Amino acid sequence: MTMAVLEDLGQAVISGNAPRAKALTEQALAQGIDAGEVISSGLVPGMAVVGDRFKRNEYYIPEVLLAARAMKTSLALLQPLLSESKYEPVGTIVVGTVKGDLHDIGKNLVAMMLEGASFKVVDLGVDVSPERYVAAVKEHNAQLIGLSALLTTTMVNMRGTIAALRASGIRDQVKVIVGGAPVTQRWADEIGADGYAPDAASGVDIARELLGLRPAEVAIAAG
Ligand code: B1M
Repeated sequence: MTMAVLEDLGQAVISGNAPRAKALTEQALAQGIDAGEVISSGLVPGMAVVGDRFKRNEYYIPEVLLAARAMKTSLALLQPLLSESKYEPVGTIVVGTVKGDLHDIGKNLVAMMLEGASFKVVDLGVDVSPERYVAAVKEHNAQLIGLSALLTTTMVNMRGTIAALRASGIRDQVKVIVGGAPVTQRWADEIGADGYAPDAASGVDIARELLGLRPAEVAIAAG
């Protein structure tokens, strides 16, 4: 019964029905389903179907935009639950989608989860130039930087961003985490990033690891 509402939510994303996605998200939360579960078992599988149909030319940009809107409507309801944190920040991370890339759903999810795990998140949005990342790291004195890319044509800008950090003399002060559908551990190694995360939850684990924090502390509930 619990899963039925999440399956319906996935369908609402697939059909790009934002009002239905909103209603089903409210319903799932009312049934006591955890916000993370709503994302991983409802929204993400739905968006995976959309991506697959897009690849096979069964869906075009308008359908994908509607699906993205439905997913964002649901995420807006889940955000306060994921970002709730009663702790002092464990560290500051600057996040953004790299230059030339406008995909922000995955990056937003990573940002929400990091906030929920007590990080101060400075979100620069999409299409972020290497210079803007560098400026933000300096301004906020960040220990971490998170780069997201969804296109094979833009992931190269991760390399450019790391080069810009190096050129401005702050590469050693900041750990770089990369992620996004086309990004792999191998790519992360090749461009000299410090960490790679295949999904938002492991993004939090890597961020903590790079700051020398124990993973177990993530699980401590606010009290
Ligand atoms: Co685009 N698009 N898109 N698109 N789009 C992809 C990425 C694509 C794989 C679709 C396909 O062909 N199957 C394809 C890329 C092909 C390639 O590069 N090899 C593609 C294309 C081609 C394009 C355009 C070029 C299409 C065109 O115009 N002809 C265009 C490019 C625009 C641009 O950026 N300059 C374009 C546009 C769009 C929309 C605007 C319509 C829309 C984006 C809306 C938005 O984001 N506001 C869109 C969407 C929605 C998609 C798909 C269908 C879904 C992406 C998504 O939101 N997934 C996508 C297909 C796919 O990925 N299978 C596709 C859900 C999200 C939760 O997952 O973003 O992977 P994801 O994030 C995950 C992990 O990757 C990871 O954690 C997240 C949560 O677990 N992660 C990180 C992400 N960032 C991380 C950072 C981290 C750590 C983990 O640390 C910092």
